[in-house]
Amino acid sequence: PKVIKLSEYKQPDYLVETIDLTFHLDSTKTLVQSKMTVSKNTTDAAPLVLNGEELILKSVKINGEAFTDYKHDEEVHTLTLNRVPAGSFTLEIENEINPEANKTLDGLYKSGTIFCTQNEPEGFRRITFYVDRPDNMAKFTTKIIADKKLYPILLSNGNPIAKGDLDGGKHFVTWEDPFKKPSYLYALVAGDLGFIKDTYKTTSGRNVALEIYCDKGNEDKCHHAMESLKKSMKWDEDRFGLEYDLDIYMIVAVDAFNMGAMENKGLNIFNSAYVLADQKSATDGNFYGIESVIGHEYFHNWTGNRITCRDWFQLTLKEGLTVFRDQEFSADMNSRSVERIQSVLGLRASQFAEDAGPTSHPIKPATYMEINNFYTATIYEKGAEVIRMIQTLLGVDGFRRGMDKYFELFDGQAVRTEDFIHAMSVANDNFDFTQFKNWYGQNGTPLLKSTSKYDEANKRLTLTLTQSFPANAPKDAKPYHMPVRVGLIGADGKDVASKVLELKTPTQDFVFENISSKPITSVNRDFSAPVKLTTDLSFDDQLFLMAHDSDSFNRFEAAQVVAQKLMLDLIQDAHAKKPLELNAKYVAAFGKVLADTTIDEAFKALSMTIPSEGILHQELAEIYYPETEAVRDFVMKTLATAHQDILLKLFTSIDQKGEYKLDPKAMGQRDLKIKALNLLSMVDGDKYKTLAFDHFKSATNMTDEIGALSVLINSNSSFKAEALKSFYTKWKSETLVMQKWLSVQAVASDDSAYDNILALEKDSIYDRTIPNLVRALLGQFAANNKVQFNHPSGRGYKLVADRMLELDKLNPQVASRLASGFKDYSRIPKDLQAKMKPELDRIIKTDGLSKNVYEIVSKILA
Ligand code: DPP
Ligand code: ZN
Repeated sequence: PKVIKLSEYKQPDYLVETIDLTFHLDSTKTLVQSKMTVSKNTTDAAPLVLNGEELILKSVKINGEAFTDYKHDEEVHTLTLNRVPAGSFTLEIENEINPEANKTLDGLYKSGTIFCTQNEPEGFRRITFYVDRPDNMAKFTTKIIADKKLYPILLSNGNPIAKGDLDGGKHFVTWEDPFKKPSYLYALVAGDLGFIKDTYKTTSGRNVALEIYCDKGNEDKCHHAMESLKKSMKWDEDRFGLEYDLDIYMIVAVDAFNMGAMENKGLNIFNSAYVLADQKSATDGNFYGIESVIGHEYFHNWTGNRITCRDWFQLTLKEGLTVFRDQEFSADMNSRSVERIQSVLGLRASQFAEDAGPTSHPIKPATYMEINNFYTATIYEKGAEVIRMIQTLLGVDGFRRGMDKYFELFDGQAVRTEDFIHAMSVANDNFDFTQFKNWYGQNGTPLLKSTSKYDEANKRLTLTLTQSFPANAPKDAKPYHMPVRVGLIGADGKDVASKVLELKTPTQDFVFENISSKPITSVNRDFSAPVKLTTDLSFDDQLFLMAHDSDSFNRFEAAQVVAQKLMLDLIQDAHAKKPLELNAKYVAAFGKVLADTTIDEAFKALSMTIPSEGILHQELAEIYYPETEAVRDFVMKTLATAHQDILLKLFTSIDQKGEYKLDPKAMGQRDLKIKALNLLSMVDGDKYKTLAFDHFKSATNMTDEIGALSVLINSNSSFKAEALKSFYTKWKSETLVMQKWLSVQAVASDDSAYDNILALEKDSIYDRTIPNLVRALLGQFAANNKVQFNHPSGRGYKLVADRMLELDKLNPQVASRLASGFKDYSRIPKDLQAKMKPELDRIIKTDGLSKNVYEIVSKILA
């Protein structure tokens, strides 16, 4: 497959100014009529090349006359029109598509009985022939014609301007979007949908109609999404002065969706997992995620839609910025410190792993084969960290001035990351971002080392920061400009200094004067730079930070650093078949956190986090899967056994009998109970497993219900089978709940997982054309069931390779994501490599393989 390069970017030869679309909707034979005004955008003699995939071409007209001087190349997906008129002209095209047969879930397709679309990044070319790239921005109108009984609701972008009945039981609605937009933001929905409606009054006094659509019967599960939408609208006005710009904002929930959600102008289409929720069927994590994704897509209206990307290499321009915005929104709506800790845990689990592996790439990649492979943790989450660093360097007010300048300079345009940086700079006395831009073009997680020297005589502390690059960074990598937030803490636990340092050179000394006694250093507070930090702090210093740091992130982090170091040593012990022993000081410090009455439940629950297997694997030159799992189990069991009284007290003292609440306090309490229960279930004997089963049976909300079920599975309790069965009987008609049920079984690390997956695939609730179900079962197995995926027999590899190849024929985007588990290839023991390699070879040699899968697997094998 062809490699696309940023360095070869060229403006489009032709631009579309307006496009009027008419759809004659039909499940298998939809007729699409498009009428465009097109004009030339180059002085070169160039033909008009349109993108088009899986389209049946019916007719072409230019300026009203039949036009035949074209070539339709179905291999390379283009329609080339030769000798088109020199000036502006109208181009009319008719083509036919088959939405029901479209299982790629890209372009126009059917989710159940609903017609819907997904056009980012390159789906529109599956609807009609077009200059399908984001720097081609046009005004769209859409007339939808469909059977009135089957499809009473017909939606597209913008405002409805006409509707009426037609012969043969049909009707139509015409939509007009007054804003120019790229085709990836185009959307169409038709169906017999349920809905809820509300209104929002903007600060300037305009009324906006808010509508959320779903399958009939699910209306009552849309209220949290609606509240989240109103909060998002208010927050963007308050924090960034940004108001919504159309009279109507619609969200549609569908079950068959490749991504989480899509920010189509005025008509968001969402994976139903990010809309539907109620107390009984959704967890606190689901509620939190819905608020954040509703926010994310809403915030795209300005950062993404009003100002879009010039080309797909700029994806982080809209995604990094919008993730940063949704993280800030979540922080303001919930607990800022909990939000920050969770974001960083997520970044480390997925982005750090990606950035150290075969598909490592900078937030602004220079090349790609398949752009769908670049909707990654790096573009999104590391991209958001880079934006956060800009805010840390400029301050919150300076960042806001930069945002205002960005909209002043670029509203209505398709731009580059450099343009964003330019706006930030000119709004802040030409702040020099020259070196900062290295964050955009270099891959690999930077390493940061901190050491300090205290000069007693001169009351002076010198902090030395040294940055370096990981092994897979570019050979000519240049130092980063990184903001490092630092605190110095006195013996009484109080800060004696606190500052943001700007590290620019490989190594730099920072001097603090008038420090009366030797302080403990707290470096990279709030995770101010996305780096891997090592320090000269002793074990006791870390325990001190655990107890005293005023920065909640570093207070949390200290416990992680200590646990990680101990566990990595234990993994080597386990590999050498030595007996395992857990450091007593750590066991005692963990108990202190459990007993601490000054910290809230949410923070305490987070502090009980034991580094995950995935996090530990990142630090191993050769990955020992069973040993890592055994050590993690051993640590949890040791901590739980030592502290069972206090854990039980934590569990029983939180009374949840009252009214169900969704505030941070109540959510923190539920999380703490489940974390305590999970640890307790590791203790020998049946006492706590019975407690977990009781918690499961008496649950009145999904957080407790699935939380307890997961505990029963992880501890391989004798109640497991009964609990799984009763859960299934109760919930089998709700696909979102069944996805949770599949996931908890897919990650079960005992040997039965494999046979269980084969059986679950045959269950009537499973459907491989629905990405959520595939991800819940096979995706979870490949990515998060490290021990069973990497089973010595190689059967885990074979199963996932088989499914990847089967799915690749239906939906290449879903297939390529299943490859994640194979990314450890270069670091697994030789005997496992010998099992994995033939599977990777088999995949790459398959005829007709998608470029999605080819790109990922070829990088793994490289
Ligand atoms: N642009 C979408 C989002 O990030 C992904 N398709 O919200
Ligand atoms: Zn986004």
